[in-house]
Amino acid sequence: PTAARHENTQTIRVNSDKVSYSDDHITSKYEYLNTHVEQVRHDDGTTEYVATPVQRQYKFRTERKVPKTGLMLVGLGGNNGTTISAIILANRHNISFYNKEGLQTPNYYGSLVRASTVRLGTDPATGKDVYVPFSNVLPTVHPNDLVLGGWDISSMPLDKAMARAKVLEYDLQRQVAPYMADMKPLPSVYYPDFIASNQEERADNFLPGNDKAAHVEKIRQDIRDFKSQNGLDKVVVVWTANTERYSEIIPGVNDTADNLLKSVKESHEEVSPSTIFAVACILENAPYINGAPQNTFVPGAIELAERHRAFIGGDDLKTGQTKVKSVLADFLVNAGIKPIGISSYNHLGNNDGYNLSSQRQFRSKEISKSSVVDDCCAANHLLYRPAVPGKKLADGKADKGEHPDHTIVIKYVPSAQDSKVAMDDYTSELCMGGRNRLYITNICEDSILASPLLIDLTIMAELMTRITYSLEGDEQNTRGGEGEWKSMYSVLSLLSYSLKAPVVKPGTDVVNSLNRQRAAATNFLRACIGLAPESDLLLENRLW
Ligand code: NAI
Ligand code: DG6
Repeated sequence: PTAARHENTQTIRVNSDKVSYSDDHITSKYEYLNTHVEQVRHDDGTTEYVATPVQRQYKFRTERKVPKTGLMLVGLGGNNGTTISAIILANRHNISFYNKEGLQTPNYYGSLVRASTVRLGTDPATGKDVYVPFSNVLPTVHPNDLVLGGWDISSMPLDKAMARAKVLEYDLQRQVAPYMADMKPLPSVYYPDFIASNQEERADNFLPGNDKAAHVEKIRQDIRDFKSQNGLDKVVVVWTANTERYSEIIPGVNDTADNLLKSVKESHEEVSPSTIFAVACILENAPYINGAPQNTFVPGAIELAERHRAFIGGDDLKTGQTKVKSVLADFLVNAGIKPIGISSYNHLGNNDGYNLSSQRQFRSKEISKSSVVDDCCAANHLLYRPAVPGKKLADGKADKGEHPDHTIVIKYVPSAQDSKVAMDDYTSELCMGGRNRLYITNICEDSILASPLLIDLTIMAELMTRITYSLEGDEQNTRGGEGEWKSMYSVLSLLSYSLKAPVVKPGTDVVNSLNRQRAAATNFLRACIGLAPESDLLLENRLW
């Protein structure tokens, strides 16, 4: 492609003996500081928290060569799939178009990686902060260079599927359509029980039979073919297909890697299409991200990823309402204001809404949209009574501690099309019995808001495959035969910023706060170039 692009010419070189640059790698030495806390309960009923600073010496090594990367979308023919394809093609071919506001030039607004900046430091001459593009802190794939492909149970070529989606401006569709006419989704895995029965209307492009092992093999072959046909170094796969119902977690079926593989072999009914893709991607070592809410990553899938040192991430794209919630609830609770009721209402008229009008698929979305305030409420025991371990409530359910009422409503209203309407009521308790009510309304093209996240997840997942680390004094350093350098842990929780219900390393806590998620990502990038985390201490400005 000869397209002009918003080329960014700012590069970063770190001037420190903690960082070295070779042709192949950026290697940093990083002192990780943390605090371990022990709770000592005294006989007089008081608790003492004993905080001990701890430090670890890491080295991080990042491959500098940006690989030729393919993005394969499951659900390529849907609203997100066609919208992101058109956005990338418009940027690549520098297609401008008219809407009622006038001439629009292509951009990647809404992408954390391509349209946001990171504070690098302070210019000592002026005392001013210096910001650099997020995408330039480490070498990252440019989305214009992503080779696009994927699967859909609907065979419609992408130009027509884009028109079906009714998301983008006509003048843009008109110009980008010729580039999309030849893009046809590969036949996918379709087990009707997992998505709404109303989706049957569009299902004309799926693998025959019910041999799940054969389906895994076919998806693996598709990934290999796509790689070789396009001369790719890497392929990232993202599920942006319909929301599935939850899979039941059944001992002996999907609870361990071996049981999951056995269940695939036996074509067990509880193995969902999204988990078939997970297994195929793990075995092909292609990073796989779940952009929908269902529990694709059953325990057996996580164990399989760990076993193969493959990369996975999920669940569900965090776009509008939930992104705001992961800021607003965090703000209220951290301000000492007590949310007691959060009611989130949505109506939308796109195919996602049509699928979610079915109860079991709605339930998956309800779970992912609801979990986002749990950790911030649990973190403030001054506002919310903590759970008492082992205590049962009157209804026989385990005590989960005090938390706000949290209600999610989603209604399918066809005339709304892709312009989802989201309305939220946050009712909080102030001191002395006061009440604080906040109302938030968000209306926008849901798929234009969501699509840039597919790019962010792809770019970040690919980057994580090029970063390895070593820990000083780690006796298990050679575990897995990797020698000094180990790959990142399989579940990429650093992608959480873009995900509603982040999957994390089993046994570790989920962080939902958007600010903390962003800080984790940017501070990790800084660590890879040997810079201290952003602390906002700004002592220069506060001390004599
Ligand atoms: P959509 O319904 O327009 O697209 C989904 C596509 O997946 C359809 O073309 C459908 O034919 C296809 N599909 C269904 N089952 C499949 C399978 N087994 N294999 C391959 N293709 C399959 O939905 P949209 O709006 O693109 O959203 C996609 C997913 O992303 C949904 O699960 C949605 O809940 C989730 N999501 C969407 C957001 C948005 O704002 N658009 C935000 C957050 C999550
Ligand atoms: C109804 O809420 C449809 C959903 O697919 C959402 O549009 C999507 O999950 C985005 O939700 P949120 O809360 O991140 O804006």
